[in-house]
Amino acid sequence: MRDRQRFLRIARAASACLVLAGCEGVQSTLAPTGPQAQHIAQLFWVMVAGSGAIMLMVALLTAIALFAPARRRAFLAGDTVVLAGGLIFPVVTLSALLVYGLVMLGAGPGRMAASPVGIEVAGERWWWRVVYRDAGAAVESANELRIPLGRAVEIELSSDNVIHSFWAPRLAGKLDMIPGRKTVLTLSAETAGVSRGQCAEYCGGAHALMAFNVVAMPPNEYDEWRLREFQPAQEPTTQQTRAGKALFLSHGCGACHTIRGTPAAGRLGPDLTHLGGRISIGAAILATNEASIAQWIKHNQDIKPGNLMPAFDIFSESELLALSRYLASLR
Ligand code: HEC
Ligand SMILES: [Cu+2]
Repeated sequence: MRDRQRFLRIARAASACLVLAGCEGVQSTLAPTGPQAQHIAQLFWVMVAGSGAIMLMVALLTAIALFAPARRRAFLAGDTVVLAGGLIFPVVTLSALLVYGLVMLGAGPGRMAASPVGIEVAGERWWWRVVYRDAGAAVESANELRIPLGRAVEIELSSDNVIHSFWAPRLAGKLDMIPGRKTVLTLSAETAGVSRGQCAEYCGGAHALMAFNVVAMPPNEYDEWRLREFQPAQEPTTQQTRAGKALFLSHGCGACHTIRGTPAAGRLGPDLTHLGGRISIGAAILATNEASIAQWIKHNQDIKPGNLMPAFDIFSESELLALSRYLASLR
């Protein structure tokens, strides 16, 4: 008996922890950082309250039908109870929730201020190509969207391979990226910081490891970042990083990767021009630093099985260090 009680207590505490853990963190619909996600969170809670109330009432009536004395139970069979409880109440409640849901959906994207910030995101296998445009110039980044606080951001979503789905739960609902079509998601952030997103449509091999970060920045920091982002890559300043650059160019990395300002102009993999300035590599799998870049080059097929970069186990320790130090220095 004591054991059973203890088990129940632990089970209850554990499930409460699980439920609460889902409400916090960098990727939770229930921790919104902008108006679009706030609508979704509000819709969720209203639906929970509404369906919770219905559920309670049904449970209560069932309990009465099963356990109440016959005298009390009799009223359940009356015409009024059947009509009011079985027909009118559900029709009214469900219609109200439906109308509320439709109004909330309409309140989401599409009603934002004029002159939104535009970003293009293309779903790749299995990472995100992010394009910023400015007066004819376009620069690429990967797996990281930088947005200014308080401005409407229009994200144009596309894919040239399979269907992906762009989902940053703290900012907006999910939207599919469909080959041959462009879809537009509008969102905005009200608090500065990093939130996480994830591909929400199974797209093959490394789908589960296809995440990204959205960094919401105060406008002045955003402007500074943007100026830097449009610059070509920094030239290496030490002998070691110069050696790293030479290794990059001589070992075929440039067939798949672009580093603007160098002959490397491949497009199969992420643009590495400002790799060192990004939070993560491998689509939000590893934090960006010298060590993780070295690991990625040598062991990426263990870190992210099936991804489209071959693992390079051809460098000596010192070569790998030079190469990853060079890439980490590209801020
Ligand atoms: C056949 C094409 C190909 C070649 C060759 C290639 N890569 Fe990659 N690389 C990719 C792809 C594709 C990704 C994205 C993998 C993912 O996240 O799914 C990638 C990712 C990376 C990343 C992480 C970038 C990020 O922002 O997530 C680094 C760093 C990198 N490669 C370095 C190199 C280096 C150094 C070489 C040469 C030794 C090289 N790559 C050669 C295709 C290639
Ligand atoms: Cu996917």
